[in-house]
Amino acid sequence: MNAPASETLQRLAHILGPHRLLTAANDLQPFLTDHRALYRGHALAVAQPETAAEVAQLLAVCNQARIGVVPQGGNTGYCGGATPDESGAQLVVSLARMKRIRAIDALNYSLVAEAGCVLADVQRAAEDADRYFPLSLGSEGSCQIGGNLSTNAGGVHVLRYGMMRELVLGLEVALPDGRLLSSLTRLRKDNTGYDIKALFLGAEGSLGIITAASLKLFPRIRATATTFAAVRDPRAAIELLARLRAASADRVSSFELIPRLAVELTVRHIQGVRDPLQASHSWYVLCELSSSRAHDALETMLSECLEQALTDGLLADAVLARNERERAALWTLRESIPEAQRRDGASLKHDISVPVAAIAEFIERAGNWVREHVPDGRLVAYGHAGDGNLHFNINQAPDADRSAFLARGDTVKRAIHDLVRDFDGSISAEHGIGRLKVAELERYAPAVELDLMRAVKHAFDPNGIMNPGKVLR
Ligand code: FAD
Ligand code: 2HG
Ligand code: ZN
Repeated sequence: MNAPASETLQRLAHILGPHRLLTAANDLQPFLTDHRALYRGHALAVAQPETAAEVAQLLAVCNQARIGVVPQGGNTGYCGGATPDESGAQLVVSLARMKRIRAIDALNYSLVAEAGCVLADVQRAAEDADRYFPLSLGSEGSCQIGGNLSTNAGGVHVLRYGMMRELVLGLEVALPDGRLLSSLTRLRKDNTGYDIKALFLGAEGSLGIITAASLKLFPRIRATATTFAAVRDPRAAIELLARLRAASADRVSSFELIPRLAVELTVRHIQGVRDPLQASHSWYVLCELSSSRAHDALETMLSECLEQALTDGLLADAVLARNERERAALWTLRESIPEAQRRDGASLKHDISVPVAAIAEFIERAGNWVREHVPDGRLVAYGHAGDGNLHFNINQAPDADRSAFLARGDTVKRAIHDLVRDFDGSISAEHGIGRLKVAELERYAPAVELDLMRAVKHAFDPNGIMNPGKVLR
């Protein structure tokens, strides 16, 4: 190690004490690979701060020494944003020790959580106060609020409550120059100039380190009605969604599209998952209505709407969850699709969005392209159809050669993303850019937007120490 690096380590250790700056190779290992194992990096050290002041001091030292800093939350991100590069010169800052819920204000429908709080713990804290925090993802048992904010996470309730960006009232952020931006406001209305906090939401650690957030809460959910329905096709699914929203006074909180192959993969690879319907069908939706009123007639609304849809030929069959156990089983099927896909072999993933009304046409056109050009792949296009967001994934066919299949990745990505552009869609609906999609952002973002992004980056982080190589080159 060169002299300046060892001197910097000493200064960092001085801030954290001897035990919260990890430098031994074995201790670093868990922090060096991303969840999907796309990247494997090295690091100078891993810092484990416990307070916002410590985070700010760490950044000040790194800024002076021009050390790249990689914030890491639950490390469940899909784009390699939390993984250091291969240089071994970057500092990983793990937020895992900052996991205090600082305050809950039930009357104000808000809480303040530190960045390292696990999402499921925040949901539980809200529930304990008779409130509801709606962000919900398959990774909620390990992803952290700071990661959710920094990726502007989506998940299965966006249709009703919006993405993470819409759930934030205020932020506390350590800036690269060592200052602390302390804006944990609980206000619903505040029009005092630029919305600075908005810039950190979805910035993937490229502008500063979020240390805490003031979050919106909602009335606790007391009634749900959940169906797993076989739809005629994706077009029928979107028609059903439109009807359900109107018929239920907009109480639809989830609307997930699931193809047959995803059901087969979960039944095959995930213990305890069963096909909820007798016969097999090409397309399904998992749809949930929810309400804070215990006796809202959600099931009646849902059944009436489903019956009419059956009569009109939009549906072939449907089952309603009769209790919490059956509801949980339906959700397990949905949430374990990524894991089932992983166990089945390699997959090419595309986290895309198009206008909700264009989903069916997109699946048709992109699906035809895949059938024609990827003979060794099988399409598993599923996800948050209610938000126009599809995980347009292609799995390696059972007898396909893994490396030959993966070698097609760039060609497939280009074709799918070009089509997304033709639909005025997005090449990253909810997973972010990280390291994985830097070139994609450059290719598809309008030039003016890229210029402004670079200007923002330079204004916040003139020395380029924050998560170098992520989001922007
Ligand atoms: P990390 O992976 O640790 O980091 C993500 C990015 O944020 C990195 O760039 C990192 O540097 C930065 N970062 C982390 N913490 C901070 C901080 N405090 N300050 C500044 N920057 C920070 N995502 C969805 O949107 N919707 C889904 O439905 C969904 N489902 C998933 C299901 C599974 C099974 C898995 C494994 C992942 C899923 N994800 C989903 C992706 C992932 O869980 C989310 O992106 C999540 O928000 C990442 O949180 P994290 O704490 O793991 O962040
Ligand atoms: C989901 O919705 C996640 O389950 C993961 O966003 C998507 O694995 C994927 O492609
Ligand atoms: Zn998703």
